[in-house]
Amino acid sequence: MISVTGPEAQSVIEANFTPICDTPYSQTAPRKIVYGIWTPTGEDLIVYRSCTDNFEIHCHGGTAASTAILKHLNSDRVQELTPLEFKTISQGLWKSEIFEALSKASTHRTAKILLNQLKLLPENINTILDDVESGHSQAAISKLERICGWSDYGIHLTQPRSVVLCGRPNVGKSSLINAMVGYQRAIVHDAPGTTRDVVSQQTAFDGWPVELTDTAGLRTSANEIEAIGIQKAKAEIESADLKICVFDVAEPWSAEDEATCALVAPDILIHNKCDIISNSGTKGHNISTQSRPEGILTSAETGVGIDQLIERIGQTLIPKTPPPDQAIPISPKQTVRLREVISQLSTAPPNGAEERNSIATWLRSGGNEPQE
Ligand SMILES: Nc1nc2c(ncn2[C@@H]2O[C@H](COP(=O)(O)OP(=O)(O)OP(=O)(O)O)[C@@H](O)[C@H]2O)c(=O)[nH]1
Ligand SMILES: [Mg+2]
Repeated sequence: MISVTGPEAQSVIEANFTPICDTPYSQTAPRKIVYGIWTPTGEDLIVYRSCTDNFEIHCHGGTAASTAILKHLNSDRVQELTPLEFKTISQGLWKSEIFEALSKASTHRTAKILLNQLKLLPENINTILDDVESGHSQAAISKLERICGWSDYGIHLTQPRSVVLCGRPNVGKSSLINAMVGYQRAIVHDAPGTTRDVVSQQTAFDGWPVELTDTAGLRTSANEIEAIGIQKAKAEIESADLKICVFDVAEPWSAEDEATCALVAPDILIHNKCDIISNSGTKGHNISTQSRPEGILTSAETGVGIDQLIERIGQTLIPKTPPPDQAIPISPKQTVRLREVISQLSTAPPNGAEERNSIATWLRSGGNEPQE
């Protein structure tokens, strides 16, 4: 669908569109779906006028028809805009950025939060503008600081948080990933060293987008390919938002386990294969969980502890949620702009009405030159 808007939209449409019915397009009523031909290219399409200066051209499937029409439309009278630029003109930059984020929301929970921000963020910016224009810079700064305090939360409404599972070989990392996502994403085998590469899967826990990553088992004696996998695993662990270290509860807690734990410094610790303890004696070990650091007991085999693990991941990643009326910057760009306003306000002279007005204009336009 191509939107054509602006004072010249009507004459552009009338010059190019011929309805199939006998009535010329200039005489058809608004809010009517009109079928016809785009005369210069011969495309069949539908034109809908939603208000005086705003038309929708609905092309048939694929992108060929819309590309041909856009190419023909581009002239000194018509300028092509990206969806974000188009929304910026009609809704303002702050709102258009939220619309863009909304189109990328992958869960109902994040979509609902972003929908609320469509109202909250512009409303809060207006209150801040009032403060700036009336000389209450300090009040504006504290409101801006409060909004910026939620920037990490806001960014992750569209960017999944990274959760990495690591541990020694054969402890059940891949099996746990499969149990959490609900299908056989990663290869599972009883031979230690099965996972060689970093394997990621996007999912959502409690409505929060998450990227789960499986890694090669950490050990020193390994062949060349496995060693590369282990290096990649360590890099992944370094950069993760949340580190989960998995141990095999059916094996006695060892010096290697202790070293792995120290290397990873996990946010969550898991003792997997607890089904073996409950069938006590399967491996002939005297199993004790008392000598181990505290962790969640799971079984990828039976599903025990998986819900608890998922819940813990959600709580650790998002320990607190904002109050319902809190405005949130939803992208790094928005945070940068808000921080810029804070810095300008902090350095503006106390009685500098002119400086304050220019800050207000800048904030209103979202840090861009005002649109013509
Ligand atoms: N009984 C039992 N067996 C499990 C459990 N989790 C995994 N296994 C078995 O343990 C073996 C290793 O599982 P993987 O998931 O491949 O282990 P991994 O940690 O990914 O191993 P690497 O990729 O080699 O590092 C397989 O035979 C699994 O079936 C569990 O909770 N209980
Ligand atoms: Mg594996």
